[in-house]
Amino acid sequence: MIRGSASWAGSVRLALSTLFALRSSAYSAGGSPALWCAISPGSLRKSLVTTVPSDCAWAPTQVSMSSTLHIKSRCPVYPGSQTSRFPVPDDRVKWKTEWPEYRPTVYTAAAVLAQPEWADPDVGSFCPQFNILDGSVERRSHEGEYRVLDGKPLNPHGRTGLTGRGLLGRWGPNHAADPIVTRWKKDGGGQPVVNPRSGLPLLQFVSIMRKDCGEWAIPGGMVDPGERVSLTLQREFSEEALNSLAASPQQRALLRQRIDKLFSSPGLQVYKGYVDDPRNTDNAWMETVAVNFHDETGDSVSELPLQAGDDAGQVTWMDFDSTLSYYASHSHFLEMVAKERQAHW
Ligand code: RP5
Repeated sequence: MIRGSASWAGSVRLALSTLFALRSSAYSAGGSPALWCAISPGSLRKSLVTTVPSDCAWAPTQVSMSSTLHIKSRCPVYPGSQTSRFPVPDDRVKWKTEWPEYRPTVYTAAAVLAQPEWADPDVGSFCPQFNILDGSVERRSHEGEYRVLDGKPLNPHGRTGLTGRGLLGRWGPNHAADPIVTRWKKDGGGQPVVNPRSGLPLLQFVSIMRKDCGEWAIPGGMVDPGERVSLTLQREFSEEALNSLAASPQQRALLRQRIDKLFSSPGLQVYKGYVDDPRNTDNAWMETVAVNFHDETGDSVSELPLQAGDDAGQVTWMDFDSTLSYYASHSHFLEMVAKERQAHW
């Protein structure tokens, strides 16, 4: 899972919210198992979801706005370290706001500086080609062209209080993919469970607990150089939720047969763009493509033997729950799935 883009080439439908987000417009090293920057879901939701003006007739009532302020990207202590970020108040996040007193902390994790194959060298010792496909490394952003200042790319969502790459391997965008595998929740008699308040059915998704921070998350991961996003989605799901890396060749072939069907079904792309990830810095940030694969009848994915693997400590079918705090922007992706599938949120 820890590995940085390529284009999504699977069979896919775009959620309306994704279309709107597009219109408006890593690799990483692991950290210590302390809780990173847990932020209340309420505050995150407020920041990520904005009401759409009424002239967008085809858009849902609430969508992700790619220009919204990042929150987790400004968490006071950088993940997996004792490094404090320079505090950035909301009104100083945008680069266009002049702030001569801004003195961001300089930090790149030792594991990144050691230059594993998934990490770039330091700027100055190589010549990255930003905003283009640089050899096999995707340095284009899903959000359009980003600025480069003194040879370093600038975070398109503004200041984070920290320069360098932190735990992220790539200067600029670090591309990931998030497979959101869902089914309807059923009661003991096999009937769909409906939320009494909203009257809407409840969805469940395959969720992992991340080993690095202990937060529940979608089993996403980095897109390998040259890799198609469709393959990343399937690979990450297999490694983290089915522990395919530890399976024997025979078991792996069996798992493959079973998930091939799921991942060859048309996925619903619910998000593409910047992720409000606590590892983000002024010069390196996470982006993702989040795709929903849904088991409508409950007899395909639901049968899969879940087993945590790679960077996942636990794996389970988890109810969609807007009161829980999920990793990075994952709560927002789940909300988009719930809206598209008319499920309770
Ligand atoms: C998040 O980090 C993405 O949404 C994705 O789930 C994850 C990828 O990073 P690793 O899990 O590989 O560390 O920003």
